[in-house]
Amino acid sequence: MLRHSRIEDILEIVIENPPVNALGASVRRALFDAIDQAEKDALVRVLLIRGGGKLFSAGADISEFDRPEEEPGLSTLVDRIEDCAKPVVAVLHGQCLGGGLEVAMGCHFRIAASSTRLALPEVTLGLLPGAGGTQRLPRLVGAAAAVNMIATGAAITAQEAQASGLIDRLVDDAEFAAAALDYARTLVAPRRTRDLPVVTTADEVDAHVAANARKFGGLEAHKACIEAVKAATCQLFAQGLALEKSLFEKLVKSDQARALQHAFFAERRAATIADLPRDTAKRPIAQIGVIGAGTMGTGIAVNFLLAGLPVTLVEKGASALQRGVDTIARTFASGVAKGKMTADQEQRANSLLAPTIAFDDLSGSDLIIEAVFEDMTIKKEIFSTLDRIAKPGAILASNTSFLDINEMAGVTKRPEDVVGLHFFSPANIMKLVEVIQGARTGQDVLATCMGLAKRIGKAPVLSGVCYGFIGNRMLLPRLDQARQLLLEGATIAQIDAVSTRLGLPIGPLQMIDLAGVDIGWHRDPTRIDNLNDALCAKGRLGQKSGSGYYDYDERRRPVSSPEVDAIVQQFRADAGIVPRAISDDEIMVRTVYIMINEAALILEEGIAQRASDIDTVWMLGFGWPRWTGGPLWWATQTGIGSIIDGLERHRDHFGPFFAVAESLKKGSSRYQPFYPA
Ligand code: 3H9
Repeated sequence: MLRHSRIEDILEIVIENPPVNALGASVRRALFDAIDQAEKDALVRVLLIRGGGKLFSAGADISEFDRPEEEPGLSTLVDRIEDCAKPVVAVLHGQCLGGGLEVAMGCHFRIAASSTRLALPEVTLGLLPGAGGTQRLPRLVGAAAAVNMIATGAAITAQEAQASGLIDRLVDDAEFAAAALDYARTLVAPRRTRDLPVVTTADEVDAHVAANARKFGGLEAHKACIEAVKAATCQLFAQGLALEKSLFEKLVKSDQARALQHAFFAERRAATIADLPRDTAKRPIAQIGVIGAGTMGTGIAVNFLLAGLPVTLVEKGASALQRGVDTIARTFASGVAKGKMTADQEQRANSLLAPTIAFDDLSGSDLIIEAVFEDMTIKKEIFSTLDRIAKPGAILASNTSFLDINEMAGVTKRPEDVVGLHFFSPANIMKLVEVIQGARTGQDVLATCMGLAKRIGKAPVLSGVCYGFIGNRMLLPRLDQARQLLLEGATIAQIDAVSTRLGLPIGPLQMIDLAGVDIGWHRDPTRIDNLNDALCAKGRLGQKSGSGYYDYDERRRPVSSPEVDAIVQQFRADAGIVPRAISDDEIMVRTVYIMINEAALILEEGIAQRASDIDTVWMLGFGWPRWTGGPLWWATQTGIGSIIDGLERHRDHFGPFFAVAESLKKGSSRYQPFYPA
């Protein structure tokens, strides 16, 4: 847990709790005892606290929050460090997060390696810093800067930390341990953060929050963070600490915090494959091939180029290829303009791109991803070409959103090399990648793809083969029901509002507009089989054409459309539908509960490994609100019994083959299949 060594009269205490030096109960006890002993030890004059491995500390052990805190609590430990009669120096490198930063602020001095990143990300877990962070940070950097860090959870660089007064010294990465010793030699007496004054007033904090309202979210934790920082401006340190403690205790038991912590672990669990041995060898990936220079292909290529991997980009014709190259260059240029990358990085990323119209140029690629039109005939042609030209051992991937990977693998003599890599649009921004396991996909291919996805900053989730995989399969009944509800009498705004009230960024009809009303359209404006056809016939293809189920203003805000109302009324009349008043409750069942049923089927069929993977797909791929933990966490909290009741009540709308999933029905109506209490 801890490693100690004494150099002259300086005691260095190193936290050794891999992988992230979380400050669990045994680490806290050991640190507490180490301070006690060092204080008594006449040979020790100064103490250094440092993290072993690649970081200082990721903070409190999040997995302990669902149990009563064991003594010494983190707050007690930080107070003990600050009380120490001898100077204590925090020596920071890598990441210094949450409770880790609170420990550092309890130390009397802070020195950091120049690549260190510091943050108080508790708010992202539905909490506030509960070990004095809300009271000490305002004393070091001022309350306005403190509220910025605490209520957004955003990280700052070591340079920013030094400029703000959070750290005292900044040193080169290579020298930080030696520099810390030199620094320690100069220190004489403790300097306690709690004794510093807070110069900002509560009114100034309020003004800052009001002026930056868009940065701060509206969850319970955001409000508590702001309240606690304000207390630091007008209350004594001990009073502020007491308020922080009571707010933390309330938050830690809240539904939002439990859901957000579930989301944290769900994302990380999703990146692992249950029955894959940890030591499964990965294939070396040094060269990427991407087929198709459209929206998806270019977005996919950008990810690899940014990660420093060369990409061969293939298109059929020179002009389409050039459009793709331009799109990629524009993406990087906009990254530079927004300060997200440097001109050097832009130049390097562009130089790693090799555009070509010659398929054979893919022969050197270790991973080839096709991102062409969703047409099985074309995809099969591509896979049989790849089978001929790709080098032995190359991974052959499809970015299909719906189609059968096994059928594509079937045209090759190497089905074990074939896998799905389903990126979400815009592919350079969305974190989610569904890794689709075909019937014969090799284990090493899966291991490689999961690892590679993480390498390019994505969150991979494994899915089996079915129409739409995890995410889109759940989306289809939702969209279908939304259109039905509209025909039966609900309004567009009413249907979408049920989802946005739940916290989803957009409702199902806005989602159709975003994806394109013309997906799957036969392109014959005289043939009107459904509402989408009627909209497409009027040129309402979705956001891209400026109108779909909604009109869109110059800032892409949806506005209701009299033209669509007329189309819907005409459609109802033609189909002999007499519109009726539809309750929000019915919309909820038919557009949200129906997804829960589909998810249960996905689990029963073994398409998803675990319920939390489904939550991850919807949180990262479709904007499901993290503070409700994903659809299945939310369903479990809502009560599976009421989900079943709702589905049974409206079952007539779900078609002749509808059945409530067996796994939902199992046991009593209170049965909670996803997350047993
Ligand atoms: C806090 O400090 C509260 C206090 O204010 C008050 C208390 C009273 N605890 O992310 P990775 C696990 S709240 C337990 O894949 P990376 C993680 O689950 C805390 N476990 O690595 C994973 O496990 P596994 C505020 C943790 O290199 C493994 O470590 N701090 C914790 O991509 C590797 O994680 C935060 O919110 C933890 N604190 O990223 C920071 N952190 O291998 C949360 C990680 O079994 N952590 N694990 O799947 C992070 O942001 C990232 O983990 C970090 C490393 C950037 C550190």
